[in-house]
Amino acid sequence: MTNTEETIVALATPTGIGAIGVIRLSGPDAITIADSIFKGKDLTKQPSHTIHFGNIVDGDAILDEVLVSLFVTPKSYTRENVVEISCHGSAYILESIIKLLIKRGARSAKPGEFTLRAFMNGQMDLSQAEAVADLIASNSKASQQVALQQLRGGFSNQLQTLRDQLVQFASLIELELDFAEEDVEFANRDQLKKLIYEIVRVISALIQSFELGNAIKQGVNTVIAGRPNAGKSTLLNALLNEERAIVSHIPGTTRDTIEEVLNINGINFRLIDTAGIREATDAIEKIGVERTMEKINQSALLVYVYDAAQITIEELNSDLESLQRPDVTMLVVANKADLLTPEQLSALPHSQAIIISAKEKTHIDELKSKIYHSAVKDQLDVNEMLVTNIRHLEALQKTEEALARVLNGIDTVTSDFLSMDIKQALHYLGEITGAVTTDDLLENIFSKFCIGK
Ligand SMILES: Nc1nc2c(ncn2[C@@H]2O[C@H](COP(=O)(O)OP(=O)(O)OP(=O)(O)O)[C@@H](O)[C@H]2O)c(=O)[nH]1
Ligand SMILES: [Mg+2]
Repeated sequence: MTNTEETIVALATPTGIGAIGVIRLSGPDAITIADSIFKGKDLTKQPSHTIHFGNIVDGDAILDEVLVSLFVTPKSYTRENVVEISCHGSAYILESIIKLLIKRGARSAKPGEFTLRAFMNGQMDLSQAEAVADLIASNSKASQQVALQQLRGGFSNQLQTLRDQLVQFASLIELELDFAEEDVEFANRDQLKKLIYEIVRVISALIQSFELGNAIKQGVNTVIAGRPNAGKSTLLNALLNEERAIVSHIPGTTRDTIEEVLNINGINFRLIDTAGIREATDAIEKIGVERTMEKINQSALLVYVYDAAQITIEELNSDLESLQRPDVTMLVVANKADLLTPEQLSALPHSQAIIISAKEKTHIDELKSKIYHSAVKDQLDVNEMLVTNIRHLEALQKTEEALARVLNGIDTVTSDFLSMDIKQALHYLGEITGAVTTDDLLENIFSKFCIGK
């Protein structure tokens, strides 16, 4: 995956013009290679965690005035020798310096290779390495906090401790296999059960947390749908507080879907305004309505809007029935409350409906709060461990299944079968923390990183 004999180099800051750009080197020769193009102090003789001013030179020609930061193994991000060269942020200068470093023996880093080395050298476990990518990609307060939590050790610490205890039991049971004739029991079955119940408790909580974790990381797809002219686009605009979508009294105004992100209390909701649902009057509208149905099927939350001044009970009931999806939470919104008398309002057919006026912007905050709480069922506590990664979720589910088999057989099956099921559970637990890895798995994870990280 990565040959740690080699010294790698990459731009650590984004490409393009910036005030400064940072080039990062890591590997056994990082300091000598940097020193070979640096005019200033002898970098090979400087202590770790020091910064040095000087020139980058190509023969006699000066390329740039720079600051060089030194991190001597093992006190660095990768635990290898690391050099960071802060130069002026010209694309030309950065590229020339990288080329020069490659000429002197460094090699271009692959995506995520610095973090891969940090993982291989024991600086962090796999879920922490993944958190680095999440942190870089985080685009809201909540997603940043969850990624940071995971980076600091997060739930993998907790799982590691439990896994270590399970390893103990696995080895005791292995021992029983060696003494099969004597019919001895080294591993106390009651203690084993207790441990497994504890692991299952932790794991199920983590599995449960995925729905929220995923919402925080990916955002929540939220479709606004309903009949033409119900006021969907007006509602989108009211939620965004911006005239984003065209509004008109003509039914069928919105033909394509319109997507815009709304952040509520740190969570991103991807609001999708859609074409009103009805028997289409032309080919384009037909496509629009099909697209609406598609979006509803892909969403986590459906905000169903109806015109409270117009709709009949029969129409409302038929809409509610036909739009219901097992995996989609539905919020029912009665719009155009401003057109109704108080008597009409209190006689609205759907008792759970949130009554608003999109046009007058009344009760929009109440709706926002309902939207938020449909994703965050209980109070969001960022100190709670959240699973945000589908790979972790799958490994947790498989661990849970393997542990269920252990519990099933604990009093009945022979040690060899028990040992097999425990090993399976250990395997999947290890996949999360990186105690068990394959090249494919690592390739898959790190290839999604950006170069230079
Ligand atoms: N009185 C009143 N009129 C509203 C309200 N919300 C929307 N309208 C009006 O209803 C009409 C339709 O509004 P839109 O937001 O375009 O409705 P839509 O559901 O997006 O319609 P399509 O895109 O055609 O499916 C416009 O004339 C709006 O001004 C409201 O709360 N009160
Ligand atoms: Mg519209």
